[in-house]
Amino acid sequence: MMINQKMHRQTNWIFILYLFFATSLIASEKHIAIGVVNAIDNKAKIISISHEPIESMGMSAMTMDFPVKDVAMLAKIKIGQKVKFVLTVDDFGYLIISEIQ
Ligand SMILES: [Cu+2]
Repeated sequence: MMINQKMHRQTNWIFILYLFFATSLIASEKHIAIGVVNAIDNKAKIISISHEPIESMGMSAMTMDFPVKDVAMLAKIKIGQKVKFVLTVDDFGYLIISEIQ
């Protein structure tokens, strides 16, 4: 009985470790993209971009809204501007812009 419990606990540990590494792998995923800014919503921390195809994601050209990591990143961005940006998957699995220039 005791041995059985011990093994069970060990299995849980391995599973937790596995989850941790799997999550950090997904979180470190990055995609570089280029597009033109259509709209900026500072309050909602969202930027609308008509982006070129993003090969690394298998995504074709389209217009879409992206949440940004930090609203301060949008301070120098203007509507109509061509931007290069980095897409990252955040801790919750959402696609966000982590860098923009
Ligand atoms: Cu898209």
